[in-house]
Amino acid sequence: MDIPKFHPDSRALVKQYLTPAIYKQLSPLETPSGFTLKAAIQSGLKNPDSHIGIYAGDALSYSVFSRILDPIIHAYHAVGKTFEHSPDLDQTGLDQPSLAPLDPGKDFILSCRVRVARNLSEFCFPCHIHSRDRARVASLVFDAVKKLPQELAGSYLSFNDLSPSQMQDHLTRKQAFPKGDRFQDAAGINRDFPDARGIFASQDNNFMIWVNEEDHLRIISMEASADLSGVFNRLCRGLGHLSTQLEFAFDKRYGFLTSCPTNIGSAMRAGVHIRLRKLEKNKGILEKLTAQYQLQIRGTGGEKTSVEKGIFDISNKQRLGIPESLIIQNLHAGLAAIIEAEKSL
Ligand code: CIR
Repeated sequence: MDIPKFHPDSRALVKQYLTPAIYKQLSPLETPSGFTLKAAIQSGLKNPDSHIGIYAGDALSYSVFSRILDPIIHAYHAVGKTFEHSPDLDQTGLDQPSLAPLDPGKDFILSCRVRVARNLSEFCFPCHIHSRDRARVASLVFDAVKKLPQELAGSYLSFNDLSPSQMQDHLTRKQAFPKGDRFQDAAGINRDFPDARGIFASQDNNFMIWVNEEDHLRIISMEASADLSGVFNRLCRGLGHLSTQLEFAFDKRYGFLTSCPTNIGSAMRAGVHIRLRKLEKNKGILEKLTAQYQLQIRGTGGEKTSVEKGIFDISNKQRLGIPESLIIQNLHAGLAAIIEAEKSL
């Protein structure tokens, strides 16, 4: 039984850890919903530049295929062999009043955004979901958002209701999300797009839920300010309400279960868009600080985009085995140090 051939240049974690012995053991297996190793690694096989190269098709993929997923999780999340995840989210958010203002002069931080990924425990994940269940997910979210409190209340836009030109218009105004990238495409996540996809947005657009993108739900709190704790606390309030309506896939070891194993644990990315004109020319200092505070630099267009006009997207790298409030506090401390460095140059 030969391991499928990854591209010779591929440095994907799945290629590094999929030994002949693990392949032999896992290739005949399937989860009760019928998800296989072959399906899980399609993205890595088809994309030689994958960093990870594997997706989970359902919650049980994490146990059935643990012999390949665990080493990848250890390597990516830098956790020991006996990791676990205890979330500390509740409706109040950070229990201290708030974090010190990061950028009172409004000189650097353009916006803050905190998102979590969630999947409904009852259904397969997007790369393996049946179209009927995808529609069911959308309908459950549609019902749940009707019960949000006034502060978060808003409207649900189903992409099914948009003509191609309306969809394009919404994409331009960032009121819709596009079809996933080629990594998601190879995994099967884009099937039937834009069917059963949609976005819930609060009236002020500060609280949103993307439905049936890479995960069933991407719950997002954001605003054009430097108020990181305010943004996080709003996310906690929204999530608290949604958790009373929806049952999320969760495991004591892996935390919240997501399509991509890089997102498990808190499944949270908290970040800012920040203008750093001086550090842009002194990237070594910026990289040292981001490494010290376990932060990640991305382009402002998201995953695998480049930095433009000195505006960086800086967010947490750690997601697994760290409580959510600590992620926010570490990000806050890292940003304070980065702003100090920028000022001193
Ligand atoms: C890869 O293997 O490079 C892609 N599947 C992306 C991995 C990063 N995870 C993500 O965007 N959720």
